[in-house]
Amino acid sequence: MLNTSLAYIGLGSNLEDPVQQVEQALYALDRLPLSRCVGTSSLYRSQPVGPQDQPDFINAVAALETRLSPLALLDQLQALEQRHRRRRERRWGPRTLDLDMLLFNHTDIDHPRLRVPHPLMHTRAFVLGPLNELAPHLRLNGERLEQWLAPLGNTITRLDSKRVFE
Ligand code: A4P
Ligand code: MG
Repeated sequence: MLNTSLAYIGLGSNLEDPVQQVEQALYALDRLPLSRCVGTSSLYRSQPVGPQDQPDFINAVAALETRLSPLALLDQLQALEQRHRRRRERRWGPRTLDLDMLLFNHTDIDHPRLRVPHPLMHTRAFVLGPLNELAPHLRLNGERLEQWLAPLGNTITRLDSKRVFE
């Protein structure tokens, strides 16, 4: 049995009632085996990064305590995407639910199925904004999240929705 780890999960949706997709996924993360959700950000709306001919996205970040290994957690995240009827069509295209493992403890992982920290997270306001709300103490490559956010501009809007876990 592994010790408890802390993972940060990025959630995104822009199809079929994205707010509900993200809220349901936050609840579902708390019910994954050997895992519990210990914090969630607010929900945020932003324009799509990548192809523009798709709806706005809703994003959030969750903190998950887990005794799963990183690859076992990835299996669970992918199974949850499937339960949200996720179809993989085009890269960066619309999706009902995308779950990205942003961080797993302070571990660096370079595996064919899993790269952690998520390689694009430091370029994306829709990841860094909610992560900074949830865990402002975190640093990436020694820099505060605010410093990574500053050059990205104000591209995300926080929604006034209830927090799922408090
Ligand atoms: N994989 C490798 N590392 C990881 C990781 N850390 N977490 C592998 C999760 N998966 C990881 O993922 C492809 C493969 O990446 C998986 O099989 C897994 O083994 P995918 O979700 O099927 O593919 P994708 O959707 O083409 O890529 P990805 O990276 O999830 O897309 P992105 O980069 O997340 O972009 N704009 C806004 N505003 N908000 C968004 O949420 N999302 C995207 C999707 C584009 N634009 C967006 C948003
Ligand atoms: Mg993904």
